[in-house]
Amino acid sequence: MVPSSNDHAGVATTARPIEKRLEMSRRSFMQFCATLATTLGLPKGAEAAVQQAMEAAKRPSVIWLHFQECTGCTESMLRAEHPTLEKLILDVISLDYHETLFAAAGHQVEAARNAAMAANKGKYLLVVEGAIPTRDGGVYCKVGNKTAIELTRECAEHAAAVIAIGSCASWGGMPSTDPNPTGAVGVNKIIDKPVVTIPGCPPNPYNFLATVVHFLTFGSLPPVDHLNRPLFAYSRLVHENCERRAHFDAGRFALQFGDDGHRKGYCLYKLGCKGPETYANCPTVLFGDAGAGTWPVGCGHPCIGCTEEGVGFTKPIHMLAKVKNVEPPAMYPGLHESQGQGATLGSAAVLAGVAGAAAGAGAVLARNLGKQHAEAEANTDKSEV
Ligand code: FSX
Ligand code: SF4
Ligand code: F3S
Repeated sequence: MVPSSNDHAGVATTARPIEKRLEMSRRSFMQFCATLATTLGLPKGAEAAVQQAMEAAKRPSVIWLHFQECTGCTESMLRAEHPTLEKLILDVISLDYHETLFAAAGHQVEAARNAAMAANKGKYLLVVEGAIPTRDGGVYCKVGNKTAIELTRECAEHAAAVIAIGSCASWGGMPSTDPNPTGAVGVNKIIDKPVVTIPGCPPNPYNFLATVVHFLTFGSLPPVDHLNRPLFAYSRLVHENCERRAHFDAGRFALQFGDDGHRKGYCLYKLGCKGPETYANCPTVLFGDAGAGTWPVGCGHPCIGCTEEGVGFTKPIHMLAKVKNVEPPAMYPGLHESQGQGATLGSAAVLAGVAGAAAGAGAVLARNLGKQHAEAEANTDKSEV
């Protein structure tokens, strides 16, 4: 299925130019790198480093485990409507073990996992999808006669980094809903290593891709908040960037599904929208790249807080959200930056235009950007306390 060949250094190699592999124009590829750099909140000029990292013929080996979940994380990644998103994801990583996507089964596929882990010891990325049941010794989820607990610990031991994809793996998600009969928990309750979480049910595949690209560009996973969520994706409330926000501020609410306010696109707060207490970039990144409005609230359904532990699958859908804070949307000029440092999604097209000229900047630039990025994130953290 996924083409890959591993060299002796433990990374997969690819020979053809990336735009050929992805069947896209050079211009579109550079535009995509610029948008990705912008999404990651990287300083101006970062698109060159992102571009170079994605083009470099090194793809980290990825071991992808599945436990208690619906496979929606994988589905959303593969069904991404962006013509290249799925290809990009499968191009920047070497998917060496994935229970749903592998054609092989049984001993054969377990042997593939062991071989990939041995060949890429200390270098592979471990991605976990699904919650881990802990009750009764973890017997409620076994693969190859090993419990999810055993498999997670075994695979995490020599992983370069661990990513929990989806709310289930991040904090337990739907399987952990009260009364949580299997004792389902997130990955970080099972292992001591730091785990970057990308919650959402399903999570946005773009956030996963951006996280992996950050790893490729800077050799590390992106800066995270106190719940280990990447700041680039989870530092703003849904409510801060919602297109219905003006209606909230003006007190115009839909009171019933299908009523006049609902049909006019009014705020869904009184229908139980949890946007005011849910951190996620859904309104700015959207889903499926199918145009404006392709996210829950955009489609007329209240946000259920699927990314947020204690909100999603916990609070009743009709219950009013706690309004946490009221900050200006991300499209406004950056309030925490000195003049001229920031980039907005709107500037992505402009950045794409200069990406070609800056493409040779290389690894030194990446290092410097990494420093700047870390400083910017540290300042943001301070200003948020
Ligand atoms: Fe499903 Fe993933 Fe939800 Fe969980 O996404 S979409 S139940 S977060 O682990 O497969
Ligand atoms: Fe949007 Fe929901 Fe906030 Fe209303 S309450 S502005 S629908 S996020
Ligand atoms: Fe989930 Fe709310 Fe986004 S339900 S997908 S966090 S809008």
